Amino acid sequence: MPALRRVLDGDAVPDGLDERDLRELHRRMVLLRVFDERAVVYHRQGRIGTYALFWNHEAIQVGATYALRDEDWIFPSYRESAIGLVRGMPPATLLQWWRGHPSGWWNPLDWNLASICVPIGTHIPHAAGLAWGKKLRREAACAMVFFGDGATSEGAFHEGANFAAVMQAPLVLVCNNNQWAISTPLAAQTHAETLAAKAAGYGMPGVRVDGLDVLAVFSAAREAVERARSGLGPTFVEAVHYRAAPHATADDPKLYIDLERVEEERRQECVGRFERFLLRLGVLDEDAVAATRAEAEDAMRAAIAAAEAEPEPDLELVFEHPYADPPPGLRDA
Ligand SMILES: Cc1ncc(C[n+]2csc(CCOP(=O)(O)OP(=O)(O)O)c2C)c(N)n1
Ligand SMILES: [Mg+2]
Repeated sequence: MPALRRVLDGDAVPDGLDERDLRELHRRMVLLRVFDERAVVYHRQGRIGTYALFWNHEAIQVGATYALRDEDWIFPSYRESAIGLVRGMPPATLLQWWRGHPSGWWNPLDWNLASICVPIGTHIPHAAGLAWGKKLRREAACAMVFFGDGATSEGAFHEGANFAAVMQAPLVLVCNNNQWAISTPLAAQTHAETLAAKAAGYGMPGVRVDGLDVLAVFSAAREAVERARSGLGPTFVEAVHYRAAPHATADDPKLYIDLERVEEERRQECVGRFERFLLRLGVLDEDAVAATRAEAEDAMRAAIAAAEAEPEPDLELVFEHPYADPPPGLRDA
């Protein structure tokens, strides 16, 4: 099995990243981490419904998107629900999405960020189509789509990956291989040795990286984005880790997961791992780490206050968007 790409075990930083970039990567990871932690508490208080945790997926989300420019498109799954934070989207918007409040919907064109996709894999053909459109219009932008290991068993994944490769569309496929699809383990999902191996069948490169190593994810994503921009078509990036948090707040993984493996994974969780690297390099000190965390916590406190200050939505909205002409039975009800 090919080795996973790693950067954080050494002292070298990928070319082109300066100290400001490293601090910004760290700031974004902390922002996502604090959002996730606060969202779980918020859920426990009964203030949002079921919530899909992304604890320890921050290195994948921040590392991959750092390779993008603002004109590039991001297609998130529910696991990347708060990825808009990396583009400066207000955290209140994302909390409102989880509260089912209309102020949690955004116009994708405002952020080049597609809607959060809950059906598994259905956004992969959308991302492939958008990327192909960029190519047809001779625009330099590319698309990056996030999905899980389980999504690779869906027809939509196959169709999107194949279409992107045939059209040589500028698409980066980022597979968050956390080795579980709720309670279905990877071994029950595929007989392939790796998920990246599937890329060969579509005629695109497949790269495997350590999903807890933000700089390894970034360096693989940057190569993929450069290929996409140069007209060389899509790349499949498999970011490998082991899910260390429940699938969602409605899940009890103790019933099926390898708890020792979870403990091992938590010991090398990605935010602390990057912090230790930055402290070792002298890019951050303990005070700077604490200040970054405090800033993220303040932003979340303000976001919760802003979300809850929104007026109750108009119930008519439920009918406004699904139907051009509501069926008569519904209109009467
Ligand atoms: C089309 C479809 N089928 C089933 C589900 C129910 N479902 C929700 S999450 C999930 C597991 C997906 O696992 P994976 O793709 O590995 O992503 P992860 O949750 O691990 O990030 C399933 C089957 C769904 N949302 N959509
Ligand atoms: Mg998974």
